[in-house]
Amino acid sequence: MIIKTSELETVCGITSTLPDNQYPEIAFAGKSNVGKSSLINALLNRKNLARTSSQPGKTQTINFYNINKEFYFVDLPGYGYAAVSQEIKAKWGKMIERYLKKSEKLVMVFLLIDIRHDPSENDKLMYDWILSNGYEPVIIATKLDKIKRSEYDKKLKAIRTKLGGEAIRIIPFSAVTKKGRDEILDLVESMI
Ligand SMILES: Nc1nc2c(ncn2[C@@H]2O[C@H](COP(=O)(O)OP(=O)(O)OP(=O)(O)O)[C@@H](O)[C@H]2O)c(=O)[nH]1
Ligand SMILES: [Mg+2]
Repeated sequence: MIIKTSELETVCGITSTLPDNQYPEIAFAGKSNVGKSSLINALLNRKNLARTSSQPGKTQTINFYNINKEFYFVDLPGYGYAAVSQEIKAKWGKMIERYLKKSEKLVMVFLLIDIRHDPSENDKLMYDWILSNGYEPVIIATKLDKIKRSEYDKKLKAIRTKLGGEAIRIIPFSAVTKKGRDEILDLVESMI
């Protein structure tokens, strides 16, 4: 796939109305700091279109990136960010859930999991939400450059075991080396 244009088109906060988009949407969900915004930048070959930060909780809105005037990437707020109140966490959760339920153009949800860590209870919950809303979750195992080659299989197995199944599709990815980028873009292309 050739990325010709990419721009941030809509930003939705807790009280915003979701946009009534005309093109298919591909969403990225995952824990805060897992690398959602970095992945979007890597896919688009942009350094800082989606803002990233080493501080968790950078993306606090649902951001819609218009790509090639053909489809959208949707950057969801990260969950599990410890430094916000329960009340705000609950509101973000509701916002994400509302989006998954209500969007008419959503065709696919990628769930990002840091390859170094076993999936959390929240990851499992997110996985089940994606499934129960009728989407086939595809896992992107991020920060692949941070582990040794010899650890890959063990880490991927741990993700499968926790989320419940051998059949789960997992794409290992690194925003540093760009490994996995083509596989993700091919899958996106097949979905839009
Ligand atoms: N080494 C390495 N670092 C990464 C990778 N992806 C992301 N990071 C780093 O991880 C941190 C968090 O990345 P973000 O892309 O901002 O994460 P996010 O999931 O968008 O975080 P929130 O917006 O807080 O939900 C940043 O310091 C990134 O540079 C990767 O593949 N490899
Ligand atoms: Mg982010």
